[in-house]
Amino acid sequence: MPISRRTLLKGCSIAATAYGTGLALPAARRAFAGAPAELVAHEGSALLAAGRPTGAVMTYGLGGAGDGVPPVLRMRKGEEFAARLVNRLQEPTTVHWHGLRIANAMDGVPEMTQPYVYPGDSFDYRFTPPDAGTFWYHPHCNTLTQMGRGLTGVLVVEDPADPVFDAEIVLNLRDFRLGGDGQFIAPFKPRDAARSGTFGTVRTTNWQSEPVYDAPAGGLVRVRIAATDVTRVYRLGLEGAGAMVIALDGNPLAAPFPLDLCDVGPGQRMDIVLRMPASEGMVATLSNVKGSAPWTVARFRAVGADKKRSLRDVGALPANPIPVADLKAAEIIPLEFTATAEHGARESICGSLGYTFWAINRVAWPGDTADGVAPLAELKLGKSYVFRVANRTPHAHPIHLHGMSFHIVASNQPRLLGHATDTILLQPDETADLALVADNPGAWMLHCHIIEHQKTGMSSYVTVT
Ligand SMILES: [Cu+2]
Repeated sequence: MPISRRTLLKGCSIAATAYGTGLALPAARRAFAGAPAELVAHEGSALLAAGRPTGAVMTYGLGGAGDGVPPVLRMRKGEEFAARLVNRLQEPTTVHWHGLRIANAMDGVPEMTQPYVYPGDSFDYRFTPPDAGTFWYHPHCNTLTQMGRGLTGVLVVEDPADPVFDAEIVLNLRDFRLGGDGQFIAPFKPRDAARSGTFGTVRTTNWQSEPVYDAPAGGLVRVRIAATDVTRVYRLGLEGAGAMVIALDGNPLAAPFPLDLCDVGPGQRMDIVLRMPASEGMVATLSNVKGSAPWTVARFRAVGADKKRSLRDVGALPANPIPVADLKAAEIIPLEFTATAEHGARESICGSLGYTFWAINRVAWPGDTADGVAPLAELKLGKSYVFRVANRTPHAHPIHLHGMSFHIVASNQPRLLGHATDTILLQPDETADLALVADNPGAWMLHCHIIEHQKTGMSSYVTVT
């Protein structure tokens, strides 16, 4: 499928006009479990590739074991959520709640915000998510192995004011690096880590190959997509149905636009509303078209009588209360992302890949903790800042900030501006301005979410006091 740059820009880089004025439907009220969840990190086996089960898979179980894809954790905006991480792995771990603007002590970065959770130990997380949307959770320790083996789960923050759709489907997109025998192989190749990252060999959606989901014919379906892979940038397109993008990285778009080959990098999310085909049995196909040959991510099969819904009924979701920076008063902080020839990898409890290929402002992160490294910036609580990020490499980098969301307010390349996010997929040679209010005290990591890049230098932190 030939894709012109023009086609790409039409869908994802420039917002189209708004559609409709919102669904005239009652607000969602789902039953909600108030009891603290017990999130058990453990090893098991799972059927990931055709043939035989893969051993040494890592996953989370709720309450007990469970060897499948980590559960979708549902919580509610403005309501306290509590979970006890129980570590039944053979190594230390933690949980980071990607995209949630919560207290620093709950952020899950070992040594920086909390102690390591050693095998057999547990840690209680308790926080109140301020924003509704699609987020995700994963460890922040020995991440290439722990995430690579399965520890990436989707997190949904509901808002009682969310419109109700005819169905909701969550897609957790990721690869596994398996050999021909279905077992894990080396998680990376140094040569690839110094480039765009090492890709998996088995592509999955919710740990399945090309799953098919049933949804009401002619209905509107909210599909929450999370790219939780350690390396892959997806470019998503849909055949057989129309769809609107309603949120990016958890945050609603003021003006939803038609899905048309949108890039979603590691750590990023995209919420779409698709209008199912009208006739029972008809199928819409979501594909990844990045790379040489398109492949199927998921299929949606129409069931039942035609609900006769229209994408024109899809309006903007309620906005999240992200503070808006005062650009006139904002201090500009330059952040340069570069390749480096320095070799100073340091051993750490959370594992080292043994190489240093990348740097931020010419400093390479030495290990998993901030030991001996000065923060990139010391921000004053309540002040506005613009991070002027510059990608001086020929590779895309999904740059993620913990604890605070930012608005992308300028770029030297065509892209959607003005929306809030926690992760920007910084393109080769791109310079962009990320505006934020430093409203959350603590030490917050800022790193590339291609995990090999993160773990070979492209990682650092800022402080807010
Ligand atoms: Cu990177």
